[in-house]
Amino acid sequence: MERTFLAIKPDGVQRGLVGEIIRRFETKGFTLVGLKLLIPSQELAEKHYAVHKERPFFKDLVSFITSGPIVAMVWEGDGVVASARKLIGATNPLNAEPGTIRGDFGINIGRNIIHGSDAIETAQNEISLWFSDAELANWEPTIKPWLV
Ligand code: 3AN
Repeated sequence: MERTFLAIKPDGVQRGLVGEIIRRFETKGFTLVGLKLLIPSQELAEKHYAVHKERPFFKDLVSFITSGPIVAMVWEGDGVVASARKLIGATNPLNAEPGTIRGDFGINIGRNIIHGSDAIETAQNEISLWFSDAELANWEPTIKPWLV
C-alpha cells in the first residue's frame, strides 16, 4: 500500500493548525500509520533537505525546521503521495488554491505550514529517515469497504 511522509512545520504547530490539518487527511479517507511530535536535530533536518543543499535558502530552511516542534506523520492509501500534494497546495502559499492547506492558511513561501513527499520514491526515503519500523502501525480501518 502506498505511503507518504507529511510534516506539520513549526509555523503550523505554533499557529494551532495540527488538529485541522490531521482532520483533512482523515476525512479524505487516508489512514494514519505513524505520528510523532519532535524538535528535529540539525543532522536530521540537513538530511531531509539534502536535495536543496545548493539552494540560497537552505540555511534558513534548516534553521526554521529545527526551531521548534514539528508533527511528523506517515499516511497510507491509494494514490496518497500525489493526493496529499493536492490537499497541501502550491509551494508558494500566495499561489495555492483556496481549499488547500497552504491556500487557506499561508502567505509566506518560507513559512508554508506543511511538508509532503513529492514522489513515491522520495516518500519511501523520507519515511525511513524519520521513522523506525517499530514506530509504524500496520493496520486497516474496518470502515474501509465503505471508502473503496
Ligand atoms: P514543496 O515543499 O512544495 O515540495 P520544495 O521542495 O520546492 O517545495 O521546497 C522545499 C521547501 O523549501 C518549501 N516547503 C519551502 O519552505 C522552501 N522554499 C522553496 N522555495 C523557496 C524560496 N524561494 N524561498 C524560501 N524558501 C523556499
